Amino acid sequence: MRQLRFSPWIGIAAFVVGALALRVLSHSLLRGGIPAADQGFRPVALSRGPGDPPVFAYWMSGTGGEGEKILRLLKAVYHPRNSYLLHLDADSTAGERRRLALAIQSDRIFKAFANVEVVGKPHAVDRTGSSVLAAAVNGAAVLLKISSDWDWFINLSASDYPVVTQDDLLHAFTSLPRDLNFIDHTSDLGWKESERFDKIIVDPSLHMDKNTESFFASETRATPDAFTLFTGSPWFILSRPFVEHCVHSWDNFPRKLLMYFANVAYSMESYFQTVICNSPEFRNTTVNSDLRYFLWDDPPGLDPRFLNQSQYKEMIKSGAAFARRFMEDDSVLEKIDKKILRRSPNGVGVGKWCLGRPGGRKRKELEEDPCSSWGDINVVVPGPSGKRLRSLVSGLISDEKLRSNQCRFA
Ligand SMILES: *[C@@H]1O[C@H](CO)[C@@H](O)[C@H](O)[C@H]1NC(C)=O
Ligand SMILES: *[C@@H]1O[C@H](CO)[C@@H](O)[C@H](O)[C@H]1NC(C)=O
Ligand SMILES: CC(=O)N[C@H]1CO[C@H](CO)[C@@H](O)[C@@H]1O
Repeated sequence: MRQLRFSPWIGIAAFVVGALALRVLSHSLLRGGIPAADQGFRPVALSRGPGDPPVFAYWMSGTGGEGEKILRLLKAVYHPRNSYLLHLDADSTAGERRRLALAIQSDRIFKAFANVEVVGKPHAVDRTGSSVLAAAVNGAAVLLKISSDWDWFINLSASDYPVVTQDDLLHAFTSLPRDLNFIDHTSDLGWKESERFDKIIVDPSLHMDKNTESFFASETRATPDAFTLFTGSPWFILSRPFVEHCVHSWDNFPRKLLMYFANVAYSMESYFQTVICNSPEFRNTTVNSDLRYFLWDDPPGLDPRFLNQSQYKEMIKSGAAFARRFMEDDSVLEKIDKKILRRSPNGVGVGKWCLGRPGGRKRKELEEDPCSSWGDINVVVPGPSGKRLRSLVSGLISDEKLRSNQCRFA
């Protein structure tokens, strides 16, 4: 019998649900390429030794009208070590996507480090359905392909904002085992069992060009008994080995689950949780937290409350890495920019890699981006918010806390 040989790329291709041909608008010629004309550009090598900071891969999604919001978020979470993949979904116009790509192409820093990409052909998504999950899995697959350096995958939406600097985040993760997955999860399904898992949802965004609302079928189905369902927060920080497992493993479980979850409402709150907790080789890598700050109404609605100045203190004190939701240009974002990120207007979040002096007294100095000249990208120095994040993470992964919260089967 002839043996079929599969390359991993066939595996990926098969996985890209709906055969969404993805085109990435590349904005730069070479990774790390240095245009000779500009004297400011210097080669900087990414160092990946055991004591070096990790590398994050960001999947950042927005919808029509959110181009500016996502650009601001990108600047707030920017660090030359990381990789960024930006997506404006099918609700956005070609003009909006072009403007975003142009804004990135024309930025001197993004151009020099060549680590920001924009999805050229948008995905139609409905967050109630599974199309948003298909888009995120595809984002992860593309990030695996375009960068072999990253350690963790982070999912952000245009309504999120960091409450720590990238130096803080990189520092807090430097000493962690690289296989840990920060994923909020529980097998206590509560009302979700009948309202989400037993109902059958159909998501037309999987087969239509534009974002299209999902609908429920009149039939219901039994709760699975071949595996245990887990659910939780749709925001996570996933390890590279686990993302690889979901995207191109020989194990059929992640793929089979993806097909089951195609008809589960809000599958992004349960897919990765169910895969990881039913996979003995990954179960012990879970940390039951999403490291985010939210404020829920009582009783909680679908989305957390919009945050504003009145939550600033509590948000910072929480030690979380990110918070949501924010209105576009809310004044609290300016406060975060100024106090935490020390971003100049239009500049990127300041880190040790930036050689300029942030926040001079004179107005002119203030407007100059301290990151317009740079040094070593392998050194990070945390601020006070980094120390809070680190102590939050240390608490979460301390032995008793970690083990007792991992994938408990109800
Ligand atoms: C996971 O942890 C449990 C309990 O500590 C242990 O029995 C099991 O062998 C571990 N599994 C793996 C794959 O390390
Ligand atoms: C800020 O948030 C609080 C709590 O959610 C809310 O009561 C208040 O009205 C908000 N303030 C503004 C100015 O939006
Ligand atoms: C799995 C997943 O896609 N989770 C979230 C990632 O970000 C998108 C974009 O905003 C969210 O909608 C998803 O819920």
